[in-house]
Amino acid sequence: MDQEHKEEWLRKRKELKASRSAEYLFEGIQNHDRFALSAGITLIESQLESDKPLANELIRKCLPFAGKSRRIGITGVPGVGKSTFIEAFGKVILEQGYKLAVLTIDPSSATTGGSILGDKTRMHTLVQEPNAYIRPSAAGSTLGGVARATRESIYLCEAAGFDVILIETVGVGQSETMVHSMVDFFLLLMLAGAGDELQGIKRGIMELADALLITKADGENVKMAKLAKSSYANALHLFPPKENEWIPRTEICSSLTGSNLDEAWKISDEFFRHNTSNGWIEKNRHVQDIDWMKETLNELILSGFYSQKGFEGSVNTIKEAVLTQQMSAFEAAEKLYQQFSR
Ligand SMILES: Nc1nc2c(ncn2[C@@H]2O[C@H](COP(=O)(O)OP(=O)(O)OP(=O)(O)O)[C@@H](O)[C@H]2O)c(=O)[nH]1
Ligand SMILES: [Mg+2]
Repeated sequence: MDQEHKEEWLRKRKELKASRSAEYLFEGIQNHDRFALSAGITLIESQLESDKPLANELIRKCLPFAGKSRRIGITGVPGVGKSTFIEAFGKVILEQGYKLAVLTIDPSSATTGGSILGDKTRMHTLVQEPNAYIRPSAAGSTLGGVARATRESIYLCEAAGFDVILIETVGVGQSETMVHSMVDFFLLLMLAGAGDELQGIKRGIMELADALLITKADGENVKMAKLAKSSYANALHLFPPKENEWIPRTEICSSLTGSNLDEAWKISDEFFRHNTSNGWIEKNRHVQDIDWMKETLNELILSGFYSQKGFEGSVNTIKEAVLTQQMSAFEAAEKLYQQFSR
């Protein structure tokens, strides 16, 4: 944004902010103003019921301008080198002339409120890059809530003109599957010399990977990394072929020396070329959207159903009938359903 533009926008922002409409945030986001982007994401993350209409309005405005980025998920066990990798890989991406946004999903923020991935400081050089934007994980009461905020943040980042979005999550539980369901390309970082059981990576997660990178392949580690590369490559071959016919790739790299990071980018580039031309990216995003819609609907229905007035009392009464063998468990469930589904 040039100076004149900036002053005009700042004036406008003041006015619009006072009117409490989503317009001022939207205008800022479209003008690549990262303060507006951050304020927008904060609004989306807000758990205040009163912020919801404004947040939804902002997302609606951004949606038509969203969708043009490469969405890349990155996961791996704690200490595998995710943050260091993103810092170094991020630079490779910026050198290609792309604008890069980094978002994180931290499963621990839902339980402890703390942020083990809130390491904006570790990405110290990336933070200073004008074409990079780094947003640590939202805190939330549930992992689902944190994931939703991240997913909606993607739209805002895209509307703000970021063309590569990295979404980082630590591979310890269900957060990887959540990230997988909001990205196009899923990158799994692995350590050499540790069996995958040892690394706590479930087979199911390996099956989701589009590329597997053995990290810390520097110094004495290179030999082991190469060995790991071939054994993982063999393991990946045993998985059923993917719908998009992409064959997952295995590579070694080092964030410390920068070795092979350009190769990692090339792999993702190939992936996006292959899957854009065959229409898979678009198709997959549609599937993801509808899945999120269905899942959210299911959650709403369930929570609405269970929070109906008198529900708990009725459950306790019917439980008693089941425990005293007056009614079968199945009939009990049917009775409750009939009583409350009107
Ligand atoms: N030798 C070497 N060490 C590395 C490399 N990348 C990361 N490390 C080191 O590995 C440790 C963990 O790196 P992080 O980037 O914090 O790992 P992480 O996966 O983000 O960890 P969590 O945020 O705890 O999940 C740090 O001490 C890094 O300096 C690498 O390419 N080579
Ligand atoms: Mg980290």
